[in-house]
Amino acid sequence: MNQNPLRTMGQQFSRRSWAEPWKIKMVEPIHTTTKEERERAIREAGYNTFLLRSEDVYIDLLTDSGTNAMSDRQWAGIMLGDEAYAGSRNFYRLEATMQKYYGYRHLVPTHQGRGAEHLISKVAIQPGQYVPGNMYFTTTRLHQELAGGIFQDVIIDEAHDPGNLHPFKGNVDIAKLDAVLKKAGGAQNIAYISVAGTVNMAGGQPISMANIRDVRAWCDKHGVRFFLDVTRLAENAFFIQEREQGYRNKSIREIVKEFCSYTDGAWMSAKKDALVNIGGWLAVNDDTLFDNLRNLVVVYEGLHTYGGMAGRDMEAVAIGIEESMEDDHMRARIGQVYYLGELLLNWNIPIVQPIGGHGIFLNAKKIYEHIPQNQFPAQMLAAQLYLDSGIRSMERGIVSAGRDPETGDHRYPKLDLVRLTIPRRVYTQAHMDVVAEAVKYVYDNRASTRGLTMVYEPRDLRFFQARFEPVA
Ligand code: PLI
Repeated sequence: MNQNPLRTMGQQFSRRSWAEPWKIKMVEPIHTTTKEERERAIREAGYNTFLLRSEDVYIDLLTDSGTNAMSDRQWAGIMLGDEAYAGSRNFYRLEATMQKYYGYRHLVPTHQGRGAEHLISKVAIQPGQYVPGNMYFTTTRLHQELAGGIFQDVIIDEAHDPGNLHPFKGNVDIAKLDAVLKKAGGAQNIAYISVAGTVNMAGGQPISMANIRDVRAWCDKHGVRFFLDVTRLAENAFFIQEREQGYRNKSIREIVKEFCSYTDGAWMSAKKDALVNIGGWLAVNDDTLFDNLRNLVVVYEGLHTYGGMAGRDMEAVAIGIEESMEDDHMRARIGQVYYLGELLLNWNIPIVQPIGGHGIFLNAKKIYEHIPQNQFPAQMLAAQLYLDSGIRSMERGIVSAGRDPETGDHRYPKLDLVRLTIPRRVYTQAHMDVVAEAVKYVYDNRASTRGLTMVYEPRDLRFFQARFEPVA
């Protein structure tokens, strides 16, 4: 049996049964497909789950981004959309909600997270400056690089080890920050510190409050700005509540507000925590920075009071932020992720531990030990899961990591994973049982599975559109 001490933390769920704090008012039919249909579909998709048609998918765990079920309050809010070009009432509501829950002074709306990443990177990075971050996220790093920044990973080593049970694998290693400062030859050559909570590519792993305070102190000492990706910060707050001394009796709301108070600004893809299908924003405290961002948002996104969102979208985001901060919502949300993870751990299937916030990450490198990393084991594992049962997952390994801009070689990440991402309020426990059994089947039949070759490779964010064929 697994000896993970953090698994016992999940037992606040298993001692007595818990249930979701909602009931279902509307349903969307989903369909199963035949094995022959799936074989054709995945071949036509070039063994890339991003290229499947959603109609050919049974249970869609590609992402938790924009795939959430909105509440009746959010749908009612949609009807309150003020679709004025300028000064929509929904913008002011969103601004007030962001200020209340995240605590920043100025709001810049964007169409989604990467719109915000684009603006902050363009405004706050000078070509040649370093941008330290706690592991990379695909779009975040790309925008930093497109702005001329040099990304530097400063996450603790434990984050790169899928079996390491550190409770806060998203933490920044301060010694690595010191090393970047030295390499940069001074703080003037560091654009800002870019931290995300939770850390998506590490398996949805959280950062501790103690660590964020340490990073703030480091930034104050050296005069470096500090920006935060709050896309899944409410989930990060759940782990702080669960694991960090002094926070057991604090609410998700209080923890999020304190966390943000140590940073100078933030961006959010509202498509995750905030329980909507589209939307995003950027928020900062500094007046001059805000002015620069407001100048740029009208060029790339839309007027500074809508930034690419419809009025109704902004209303739904505002309500979604409020709902995301409810403790019982978050307990059920992460409780469902724990439920799936526990099933797999009980069968000794290798997953990233501790179980993270938004999904279960299968350790493809371990499962397909016989497939070399340059034959894309995680890409093949995702394809096999689809072939078995129509479950769609996502590669988060060598394909996602892309190529090193200097050498042109593949980046070879230590983590080669398949992400089973759980949309919020969408699937039931029975769906999770079906998923677990499919993973077990594919795992039990791992020995006969071969790798893939890449036959088409896009230049940027190649994982979205790359195509593969099984090796001969
Ligand atoms: O997909 P966007 O453009 O709304 O947001 C980009 C983005 C920024 N930060 C983080 C931590 C993300 O996870 C993120 C998007 N994530 C996706 C699409 C995902 O499937 O995880």
